[in-house]
Amino acid sequence: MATSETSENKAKQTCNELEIQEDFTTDIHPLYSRMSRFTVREELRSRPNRLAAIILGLLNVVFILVITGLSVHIDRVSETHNTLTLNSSRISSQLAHLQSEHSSLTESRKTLQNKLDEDTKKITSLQQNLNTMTKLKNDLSSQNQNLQQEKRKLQSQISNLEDNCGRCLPNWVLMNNTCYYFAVSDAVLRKSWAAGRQECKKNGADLLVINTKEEQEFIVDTLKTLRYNLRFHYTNGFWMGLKDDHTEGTWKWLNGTNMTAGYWMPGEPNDDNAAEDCAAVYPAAHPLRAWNDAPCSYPLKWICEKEVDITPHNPQ
Ligand code: MAN
Ligand code: CA
Repeated sequence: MATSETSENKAKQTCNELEIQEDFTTDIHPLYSRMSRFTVREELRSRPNRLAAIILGLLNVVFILVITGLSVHIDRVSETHNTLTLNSSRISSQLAHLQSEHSSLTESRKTLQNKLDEDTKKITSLQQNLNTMTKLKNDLSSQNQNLQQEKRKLQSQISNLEDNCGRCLPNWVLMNNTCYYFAVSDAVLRKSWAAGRQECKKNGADLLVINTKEEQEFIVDTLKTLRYNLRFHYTNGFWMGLKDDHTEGTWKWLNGTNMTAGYWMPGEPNDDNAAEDCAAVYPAAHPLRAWNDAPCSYPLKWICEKEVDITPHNPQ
């Protein structure tokens, strides 16, 4: 207790000393004296505050710097953003334009494709028509050739008939001052070689004797022209004045001459059954392969020939 009283007294003493010191100042000016007291007290208390103020100030500066930096960065980003927005809008505009062009081109492509398809169809159709026409043309050309050939033969026939007028018997054909008779009519029955020869002789003629290749062609062509163009059968033959009845294999004409050029069919004469001694001519496809030997007794048609009459024949 005594100790605490002592400490208290010491404190009071210190305080009193301070107050005494203050009292010295009171002699100068009371206001000043109070201010000094305040300042002393503030100085004693503001050291940590100053530090804080400095830190705050520094922080403030840093803050301002950061803000300034951010502001600059934001400006730049904003500028970039604006540029990008502008570019984006340009690109969008270009994209829209390109899309429009693309759809326009797609439409054009469709139209062209349709046109191409149509044209291809037309070309195919025209090609088919062309093929048909070409075939038709070839057929017509072939027919024309046949008709021309027919016409030449008919003209030859007409010429023969005209020239024949009064020079050969009716229904006889004139060729190189020789009159020929072809027993093609259905009304005329087939006869043996000898009977056929008799029919010729009745008209002052004899069976056909072929002297030249041209005469052979004329005979076969005339047979065909007279519509006697039949497929080969031995019965479709016409007796000629040619036989090998004296010596087998030696063919002689009625005028006694030996046959030199023969116009036999392939495989003929074959003297079938060793019984074929008379020769007949057929309306064969090949005029120079048109003869066959057959039995003289077989009934066939025949062909007569005789020189042109010196005096014209005038039928009444
Ligand atoms: C067949 C062939 C001919 C022959 C006749 C008649 O057509 O053998 O060679 O002339 O028959 O017999
Ligand atoms: Ca024969």
